[in-house]
Amino acid sequence: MKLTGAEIVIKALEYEGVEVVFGYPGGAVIPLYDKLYDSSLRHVLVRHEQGAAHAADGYARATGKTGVVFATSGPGATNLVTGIATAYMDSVPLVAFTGQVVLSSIGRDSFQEADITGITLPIVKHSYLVRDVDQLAATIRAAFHLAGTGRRGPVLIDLPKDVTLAQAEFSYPPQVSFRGYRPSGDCNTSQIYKAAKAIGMSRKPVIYAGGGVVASEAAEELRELAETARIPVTTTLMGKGVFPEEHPLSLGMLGMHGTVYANYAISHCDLIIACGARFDDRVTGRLDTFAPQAKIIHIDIDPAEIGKNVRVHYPLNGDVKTILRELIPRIELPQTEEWIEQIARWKKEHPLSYRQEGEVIKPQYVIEKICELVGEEAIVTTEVGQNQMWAAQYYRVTRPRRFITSGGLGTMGYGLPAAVGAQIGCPDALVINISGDGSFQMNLQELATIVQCRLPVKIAILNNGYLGMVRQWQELFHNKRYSQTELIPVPDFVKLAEAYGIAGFRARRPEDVVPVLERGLAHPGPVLMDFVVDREENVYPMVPPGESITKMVGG
Ligand SMILES: Cc1ncc(C[n+]2csc(CCOP(=O)(O)OP(=O)(O)O)c2C)c(N)n1
Repeated sequence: MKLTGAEIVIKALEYEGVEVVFGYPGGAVIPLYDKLYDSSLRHVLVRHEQGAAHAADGYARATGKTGVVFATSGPGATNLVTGIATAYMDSVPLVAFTGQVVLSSIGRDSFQEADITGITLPIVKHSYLVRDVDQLAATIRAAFHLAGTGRRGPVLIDLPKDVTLAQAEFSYPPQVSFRGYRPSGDCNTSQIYKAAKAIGMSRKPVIYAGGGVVASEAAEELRELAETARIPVTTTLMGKGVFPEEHPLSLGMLGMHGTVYANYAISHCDLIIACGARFDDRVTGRLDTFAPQAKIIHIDIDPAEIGKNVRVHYPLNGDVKTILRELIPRIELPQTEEWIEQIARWKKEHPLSYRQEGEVIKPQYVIEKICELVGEEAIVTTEVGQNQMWAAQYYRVTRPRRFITSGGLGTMGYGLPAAVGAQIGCPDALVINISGDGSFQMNLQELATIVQCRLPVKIAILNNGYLGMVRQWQELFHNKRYSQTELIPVPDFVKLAEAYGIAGFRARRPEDVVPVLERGLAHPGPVLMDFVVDREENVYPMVPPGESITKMVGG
């Protein structure tokens, strides 16, 4: 039986096991939305396409499944761009379907035409413009395969309206393969032996774990490696949760706003075991002084990452979980007692610290209290800026997929829609968005989505009336010239929440923090909690830009 292109899309999504699509309709995708109407797929109607992309991304990060987005042509498609770039930078599996003008209108500057495959070229794993309905099912199959294997990432499928209306026989290919695409890597056993030997010989090893450990579901293996060989673990922002942050071997996050002891450890170690992490500049600081005595083992699914930023001595290209499973039984245990004692001294001398005193709420205090009150199963999403870094420092995560944040692109406005996606994917979890007042104002329209979908998302705004992180840089490096970073007036967020039908609470004094959190968390529906915090508090420690990571200020 022949199906229309739109029917093929829906059927293919069902074959892929997709349960939910995030999107926003428009002229070019009306045929698709018409077929959606009869399908069993759940559609989450956002209020801006950027919100759809971030929500699908949050869903993917929280569940490990591939997120799916629908948008119309032209402005609908271009509104997805920031969300697609965010997913690309953090290797999140996403398939985005965009409407396109009819085939005969392409290239004529037609109404709502945008060359979205061209526009997104550098920020997708792959993209397709489907010109022939006969190719559609196979294209979708390929798109899901690419998005969800190897180094995950977004794939875009641009659908001309007439292709969605045309008809074809439906057959869904059981398998796909691409020449030259080796998603599982090419690591061989002899490389693993060499790396295992290097671990055995080391005296000051550090495991440096990133988002790749989350993607490959390798947290258990990582823990086994750390515990059996007694090796301390530091994680990136994307790796938060892959190793329990309460664990005595945990060093917390490293890098620009990492802990002093993590930065000292990586700087003084003799071996780095990098697992699914990419030596980002926020981690390494000045490259020529990064980990000067260290040999580097780099386990990564993407061969292009190995040797990109630092010289790697033991390249292990492949899936982190598979490689760790082969590596662990082959290592001889290194002698790390002295090293661990040294690290314990650093931990004691340079703990993360702040002081809650006086009449003003310290933002770190709010995060610490959230962490105490919400429990291990909660999912935290963050915005970008100081709120994100304080959350990274003071909210301790014990499991993967419980801390969701835009690391690579650093997208303000990410956290609220990502919370929508996480809550849809994990309906029973407590989902809390930690936000700055600036970031919140970037996608606050998604409050309506929260209400429409009856999502019990909790929002905690650290309200400092500034674009805090930029203000901090202006304070420290530009002589307090606060150019365009004061966001006054800040709207009355409580009233704003109420205007959307959401409960709102405010805390102005330190003694209000816990009661507001308790009330907010106990409330069954969505809640916005506005914490009016110290306006000029800074995130410390901080590695000044372009400096070596041992040169932290305020640590
Ligand atoms: C879309 C976007 N625009 C600009 C920036 C640059 N930027 C980084 S942090 C920041 C300030 C964030 O302010 P706010 O959300 O109020 O959080 P705070 O730092 O005060 O916690 C800005 C403007 C960004 N990351 N993303």
